[in-house]
Amino acid sequence: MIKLAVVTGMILLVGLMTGCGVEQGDTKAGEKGQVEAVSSDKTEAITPHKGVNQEPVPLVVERVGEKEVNVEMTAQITDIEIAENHFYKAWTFNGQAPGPVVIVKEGDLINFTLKNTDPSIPHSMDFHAVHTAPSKNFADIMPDEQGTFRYTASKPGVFMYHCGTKPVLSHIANGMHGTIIVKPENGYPNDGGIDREFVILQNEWYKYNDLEDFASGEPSHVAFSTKSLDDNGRNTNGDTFTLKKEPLIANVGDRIRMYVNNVGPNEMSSFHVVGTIFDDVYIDGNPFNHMQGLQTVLLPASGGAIVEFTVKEAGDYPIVTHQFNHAEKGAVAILRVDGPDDK
Ligand SMILES: [Cu+2]
Repeated sequence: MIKLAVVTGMILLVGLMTGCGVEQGDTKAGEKGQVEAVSSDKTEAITPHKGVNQEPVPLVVERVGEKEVNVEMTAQITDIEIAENHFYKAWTFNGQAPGPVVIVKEGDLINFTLKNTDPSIPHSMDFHAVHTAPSKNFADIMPDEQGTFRYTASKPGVFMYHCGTKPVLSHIANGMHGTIIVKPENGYPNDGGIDREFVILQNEWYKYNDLEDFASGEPSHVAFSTKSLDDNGRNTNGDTFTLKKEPLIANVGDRIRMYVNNVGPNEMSSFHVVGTIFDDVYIDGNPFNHMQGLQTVLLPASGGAIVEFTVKEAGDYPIVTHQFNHAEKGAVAILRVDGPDDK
């Protein structure tokens, strides 16, 4: 059975690389809410993904010791609305793209289990937050199997995670990316003064499952999403509209911290919040990398940061990448600040 899965996976991988397949994966909602093909000039979804739209599975993070945590994630195929009425049959972690944010503490031993419920191809997990041999601990998990890996999160920060299965670009660009935050053992310098925290992720979308377009094309959409830092917050997908229609909310006088991460796969982000200055910035989220008074933070593909600032007047503050070709393609969110202006 395992051998069969391996062989099937390899055949399908070859298929992916050569662009074979029979189903459209880049779709729009029809009049009756059904999903139908948009056009015929885009690379097609692979056959085994036809009709597959798996319900999101919750992330599992369970602390089992003072310095040990179990993390369980699921590789799955789930439709993501990347622009209004424009659905993408994404390859995902836990049915979200980007995937849910994982939070651990500096020094934690992570017992990481990946369940692969994709019916057809292998997936894997590459955490940027650890030192380990990729060939050993970022190994492929075959369809309908699971594997457990162990490594220590020895550096604090805001790190990208992504699927590392070949072709890596296809797995990331199809949606298998996200953020792991490793909280510093002794916290951040301003922990006591923060009123609100948000996660903001940037990612790109391209023609559906088209490795050539991933490699040589321009993104069709550039998206922002927010992720919950606890069990009660919002988890939005990387899309062009949700954080405009339903802004992030704060009050006048709030000291705000944003954990930001550009999960790419290809483009840089010039992260900027219109109408404010980042008082304190920690590049890649490491307290050692402290900078002050920045207007824009450059995030390379995979790069992260923590930005902190105070909102002094009521109103709407656009969150953008200052590469405005990408803002035009969707990468704008709104921070709505309520309350009197006199604080
Ligand atoms: Cu994958």
